[in-house]
Amino acid sequence: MSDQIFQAMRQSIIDGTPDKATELAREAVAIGLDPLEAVNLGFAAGIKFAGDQFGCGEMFLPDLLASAEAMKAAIKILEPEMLKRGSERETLGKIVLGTARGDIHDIGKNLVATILSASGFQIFDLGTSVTPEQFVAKAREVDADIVGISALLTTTMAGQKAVIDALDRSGLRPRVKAIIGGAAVTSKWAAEIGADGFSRNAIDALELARNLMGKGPASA
Ligand code: B1M
Repeated sequence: MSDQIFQAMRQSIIDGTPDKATELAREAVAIGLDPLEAVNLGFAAGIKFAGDQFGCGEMFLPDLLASAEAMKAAIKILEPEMLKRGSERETLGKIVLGTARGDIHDIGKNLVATILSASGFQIFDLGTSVTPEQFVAKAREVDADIVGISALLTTTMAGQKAVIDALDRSGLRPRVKAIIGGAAVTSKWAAEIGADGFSRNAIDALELARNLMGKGPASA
């Protein structure tokens, strides 16, 4: 049963059908499926496939946009469920989050925000194409513990470095930690730009943030 629904979820994203994706997300909630599993094993597998097809010229931009819309529709249904599951937890710290300047990809960043929020962090999401000055100003305003910068394009990864440099210049670091992530980001890049950490996915981002706040691993 689960395999079938995961396969249907994946296909709804590849086909770029928000209505179908919404229907399947609602079904997942109704049958009590773990919302994160629905994302990871179902919908995200579809967007990854669509991205690979786009990368090798087998899919065009309008189709990729439709896939992204379907992905967002599914997450919109699953998000309250993820938050509900984490609502009883303690407050762990304040995180300012955004996508680097010039980059409008936000599906992964939103997922990171949802997981961190559901696990007890207070999230200040600045959205997409955020400048270093905006990151610094928000971190100062809310007295952030962590600033998280997402970047999906190799060209916008430089924006992650620009934010870290700006945090250094502002004097907020080293007290405020800087973490990065996104499909093309590697540990080598994180070390090169002096980030306090990087993670490959939303779950690892949670472990990373907990570690930086001096908390142990999350209990499931
Ligand atoms: Co774009 N795109 N895209 N795209 N897109 C990629 C990134 C690409 C790899 C596709 C490809 O060619 N195969 C390629 C980048 C190539 C490169 O630079 N290396 C690409 C390109 C080229 C482009 C455009 C330039 C295309 C064009 O216009 N010609 C354009 C750029 C626009 C811009 O930003 N200025 C563009 C546009 C778009 C859409 C608008 C169509 C849409 C985005 C919709 C949206 O986000 N609102 C889109 C999409 C959907 C993708 C792919 C297919 C999927 C991204 C995604 O949502 N993945 C992507 C291919 C791919 O990644 N395989 C691609 C699902 C998501 C759950 O995963 O985002 O990786 P991800 O997030 C993960 C982890 O990375 C990590 O945790 C998340 C959850 O587990 N993570 C963090 C992310 N941020 C983190 C931050 C952290 C920690 C972990 O701490 C702070």
